[in-house]
Amino acid sequence: MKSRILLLCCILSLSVTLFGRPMSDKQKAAQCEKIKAATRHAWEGYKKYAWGFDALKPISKQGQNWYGVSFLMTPVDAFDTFTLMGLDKEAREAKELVLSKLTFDVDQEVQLFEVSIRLLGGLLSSYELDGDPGYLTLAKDLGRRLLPAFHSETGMPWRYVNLKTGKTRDSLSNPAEIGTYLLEFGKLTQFTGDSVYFKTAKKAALMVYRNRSDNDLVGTIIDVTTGMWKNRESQIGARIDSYYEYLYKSWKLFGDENCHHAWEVSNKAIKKFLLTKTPNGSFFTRVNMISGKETHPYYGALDAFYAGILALSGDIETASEVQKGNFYMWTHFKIEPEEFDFKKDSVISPEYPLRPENLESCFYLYRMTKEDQYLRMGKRMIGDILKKCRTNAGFAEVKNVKPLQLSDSMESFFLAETLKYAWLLFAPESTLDLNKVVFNTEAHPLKIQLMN
Ligand code: DMJ
Repeated sequence: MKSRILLLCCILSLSVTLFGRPMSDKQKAAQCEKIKAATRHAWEGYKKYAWGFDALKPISKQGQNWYGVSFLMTPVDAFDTFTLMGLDKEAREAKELVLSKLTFDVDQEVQLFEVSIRLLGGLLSSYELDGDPGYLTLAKDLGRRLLPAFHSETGMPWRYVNLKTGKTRDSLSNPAEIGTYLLEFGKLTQFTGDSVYFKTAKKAALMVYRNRSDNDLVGTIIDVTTGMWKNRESQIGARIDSYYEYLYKSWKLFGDENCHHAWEVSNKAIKKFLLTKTPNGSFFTRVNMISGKETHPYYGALDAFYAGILALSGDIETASEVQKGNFYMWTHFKIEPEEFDFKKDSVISPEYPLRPENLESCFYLYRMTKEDQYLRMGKRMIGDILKKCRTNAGFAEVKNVKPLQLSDSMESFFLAETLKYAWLLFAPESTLDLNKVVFNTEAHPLKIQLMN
């Protein structure tokens, strides 16, 4: 007995020496303050140089729009982050701008996916958090204007739709841009009482699932008019990621059993064919969806989200192995690259556009395990971002992780997701209850309510 206690003490003191003491509440609060200050800095830059535009160019200090008109991407995306952080003045400023200026009554073609996750998701979560009916009016108007995109032969949406005319374009789409509407459209169904939204989104997502291979995998590009795959590479990153995320989350948010089943089947196949163990942690490789044979051992910043969804779904063992790989990717290159070859340890795409996924997974793993290692990982990552990407006007994306070079852009998801997940990681758990909300893929929290 004595020797056991002695051994335990030795292990404890060794881990304190190796990894430092567990982070105290005071240290966590200090992290939160640092992240809040960074959020204020980014918003000040937007206000000063890009007021009324979609986004800030943080080096040249100008505003930038995605299209001919502004849809106020940054204030819509940032409002719930400000609210959660208790940045009341900033929340008021964003709200005033959005409710006084945002209109969707414009003859403008938009990309269905981006507008849905950022604007529709942002407006819906703003409505749930703030209660102002102006947000819901905007969300309903936008949802109605997006519906024509789903008028294809298969029910899978076209990539672009004109908000005034309903004219659609580009049938060569991908699972993410087809299957990432369940949460936002489901909420619209609950708020309007019109079942068309959820039915439409569900039909589209399950059409991708129906077109899976015998291995239960999906490819990267599919023609929405024919259901024929145009690129059969299966992976969990760009152009597929949030399709899987929404299958699981649709069950979590609405209790949808069909989506849950599709998630279970897909996740099993992903773990069988893609999950690859290495001494640096686990990564998901890329394979041919028919043969299951490896095409490219590439992994990157977007793939990193999967550890979070695994943790949320209860598979902590796999999630922690994948997060080990995620953190390796971050530290090995000083800041994670968009893509790297995990077998050769070489960079394939060198940019880092301020993405949230690695921090997002840390947040979920910390919430599920309470292990200090995730706080330390998060501290390192957000520390690097705030130090290396800061400019006088905001935070700039990285053009090249090695040698470090910045580029003149600050995506709205930096405020919607990266800063939010980083802050939530260190914030008291009571600020957000994961039994009550589910995040959309742009980190907009939506209240759990089962679908009738
Ligand atoms: C965000 O717009 C969403 O998280 C999307 O699902 C993936 N890409 C960006 C962030 O990296």
